[in-house]
Amino acid sequence: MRVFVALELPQAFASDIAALSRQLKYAVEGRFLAAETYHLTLAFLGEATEAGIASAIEAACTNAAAIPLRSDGLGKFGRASDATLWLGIAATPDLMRLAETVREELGARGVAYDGKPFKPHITLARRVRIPRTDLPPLAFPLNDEASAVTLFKSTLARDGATYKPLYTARLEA
Ligand code: 2AM
Repeated sequence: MRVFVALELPQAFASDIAALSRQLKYAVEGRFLAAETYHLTLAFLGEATEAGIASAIEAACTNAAAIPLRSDGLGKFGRASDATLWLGIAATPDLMRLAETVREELGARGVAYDGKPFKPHITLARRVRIPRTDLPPLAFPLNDEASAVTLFKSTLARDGATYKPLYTARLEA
């Protein structure tokens, strides 16, 4: 089972991002993701059994407050001809601490995760050809807060992955 732990996004925030994404479609060629699939990955586990993961999430979220989310410009991973386009989210102390705690609690239970440094982002499109011009600045900031940390199962398919929530812990409002 291919799984990852992510912050769920409030619907209004996801809708705002989808509106931004629709604008970008005019300038950027790629496979844009549906708003329902937007999330902010805290830890990518890859193939894993469920043992210990829910309790790690629970431990990381107990007494943790909702996480403010603030957009921080567009960015990309990968090559110009085959990139991932994302919306950056400001690396605030609260957000960085939550990702670190989730990873520590997973590690403490012997659950392995991808140890690449945490770069908060929400993927907007894959298989993107980045135009020669710079990515446009955001016209206005997007702000909200996240109050759910969820273990998702990812199923890969030809037309993109689908994500199924398996376990959710709430953060305090
Ligand atoms: P991405 O959006 O930047 O591609 C499910 O695959 C989620 O886990 C995606 O949000 C993906 O990030 C993230 N992820 C982090 N590390 C990953 C890895 N090594 N392989 C696949 N997905 C990874």
